[in-house]
Amino acid sequence: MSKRGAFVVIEGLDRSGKSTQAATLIKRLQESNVPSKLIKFPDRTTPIGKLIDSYLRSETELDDHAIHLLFSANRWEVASSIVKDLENGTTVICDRYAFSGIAFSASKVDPSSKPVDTSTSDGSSVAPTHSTRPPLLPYSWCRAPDVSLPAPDLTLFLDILPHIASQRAGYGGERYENQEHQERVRELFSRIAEEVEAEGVGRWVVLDGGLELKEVEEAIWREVKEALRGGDDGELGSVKRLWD
Ligand code: FDM
Ligand code: MG
Repeated sequence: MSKRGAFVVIEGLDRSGKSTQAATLIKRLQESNVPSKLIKFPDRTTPIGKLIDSYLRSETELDDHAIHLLFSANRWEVASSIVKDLENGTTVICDRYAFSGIAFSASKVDPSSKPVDTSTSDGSSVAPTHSTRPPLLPYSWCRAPDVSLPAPDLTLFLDILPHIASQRAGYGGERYENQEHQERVRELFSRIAEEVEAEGVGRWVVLDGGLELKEVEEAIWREVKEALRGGDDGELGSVKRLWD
């Protein structure tokens, strides 16, 4: 059997540079004659993806549970083709994956809910914010629909502070692109990173997305070359599943 391809996911907040870096990475892989393919979630081209697109543009309202399941279904639509590609020796670069699914949904709050506790030690109270309201969807519920999807060998998390991201071009056009929500998304990504490490679901590497493009590109390239070698034992082994 030929050596299988590596499954590399790029994650981060909106405007962290994921899509730019994914495009550069695929170009470099192809120049190095590594069979590779770029995919992205949400894939807005499928029938499910079109519903997601319309929701993100705020043209459609959907129940929060329903949209979460659609995002997951949008991954299940191509799960078997990802495994097939990897087994045929193609390296798959994936712009967002199940980790975005958990982080963006589990960070939602009901704006009309009662804040958790906004009283201060002197008895006065502060205005409730996104982070003082209880979550709308339980974390474990958000994680469940993606169980058994192919697990990445490497996840590159492009870390950026929400207020820096918000100054980048193109920010603010879609649902979720506001600083309060993104602060909470960033906290959830740290929780996910801990679980990925604890459960050995591939490697999770945090890269500083605030650096110059070229520096981020080089850091990504170093990590991907290592992943292609198969890590410490030089063996990628069979494709693992989230979260087992
Ligand atoms: N997003 C993305 C989710 O809420 N759940 C998911 O499962 C995925 C893959 O969709 F705000 C959110 C993240 C982002 C939005 O993503 C659209 P792009 O990368 O900007 O198209
Ligand atoms: Mg976006």
